Amino acid sequence: MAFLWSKKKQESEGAETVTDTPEKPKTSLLGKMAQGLMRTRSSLGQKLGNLLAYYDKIDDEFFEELEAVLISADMGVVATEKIINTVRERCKNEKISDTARIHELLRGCISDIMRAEAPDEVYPLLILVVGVNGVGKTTAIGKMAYRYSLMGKKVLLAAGDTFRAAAAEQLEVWAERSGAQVVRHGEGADSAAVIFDALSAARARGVDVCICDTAGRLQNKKNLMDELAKVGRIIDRNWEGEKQTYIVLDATTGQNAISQVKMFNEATKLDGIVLTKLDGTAKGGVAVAIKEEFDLNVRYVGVGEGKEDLLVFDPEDYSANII
Ligand SMILES: Nc1nc2c(ncn2[C@@H]2O[C@H](COP(=O)(O)OP(=O)(O)OP(=O)(O)O)[C@@H](O)[C@H]2O)c(=O)[nH]1
Ligand SMILES: [Mg+2]
Repeated sequence: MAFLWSKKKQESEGAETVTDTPEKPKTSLLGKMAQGLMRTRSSLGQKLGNLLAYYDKIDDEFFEELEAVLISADMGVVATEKIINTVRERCKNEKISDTARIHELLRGCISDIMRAEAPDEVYPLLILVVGVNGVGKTTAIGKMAYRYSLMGKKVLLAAGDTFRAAAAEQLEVWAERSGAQVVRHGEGADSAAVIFDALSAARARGVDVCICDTAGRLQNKKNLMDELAKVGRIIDRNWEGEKQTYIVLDATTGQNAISQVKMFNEATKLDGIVLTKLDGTAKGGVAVAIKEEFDLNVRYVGVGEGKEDLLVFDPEDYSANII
């Protein structure tokens, strides 16, 4: 029910008019996270529920079934093995033999895997946002801009996606919505040149946070990676402040998110993940696999299309909602 409500809310937000002054978010973060992850819970939670309805006692067969359930939730073989081993060990040491405590044990393991020190944000801060097309990069940038504006930061957006016709316009709408400035060139311009100009503008105007959009698709993968490498070189040479590169992953893609991380990791050093569309997916467990395989933390989760639908990642909320 909460999921349906959250869908309705997004539809009405989609039709909102652009405002200059950001207002305070109204819904509690935990509430939004719960709404967003509701589908995730019903999928993994349902399978787990079925399993627990069948097994009262924890034994080898139960662990085999549990392993299959976790893998089917995109958690990956390595993370699943780690979770199973930890739960097995705790059951042995604490003499837990009935399945009633499995939820609590699993949540503990998942939070432990996903826990990360929140990075100390130093300003001026540059955030480079990468990811394949359609995952929600521009939307995430808009939401981050709104969040930083609410914190009283001066934000500038760089329209580095010069490939797609409407990309810069979309970013401009988000800039207006969040009270941010924008640097753009015409369509087909050199992405690295836009970023170069944005960095100069950010320095000259005393901007606190400069967020750079990038193309999700070019003629081919090599062009995309070459362009990203070039943008990376421009930033390295022209930005002395703090820099973070976030990959945006669409939670509905499941396992494919892993190959995306691999691909972008080769072109640029990734510092974190924005996991989007958790409001509309039965997946999201792939973040556990990625954390385990690449030691890459989720920084934000996207739970809708509105400017307030970005949450700072919380491992306890995440694990409590995923199971
Ligand atoms: N439900 C939901 N939709 C989202 C979320 N984030 C983005 N979207 C939608 O996903 C679609 C694609 O988002 P964009 O931000 O344009 O994606 P992009 O990665 O910038 O795409 P390209 O510029 O084409 O590479 C849009 O319709 C967004 O409104 C989210 O967290 N939840
Ligand atoms: Mg975009």
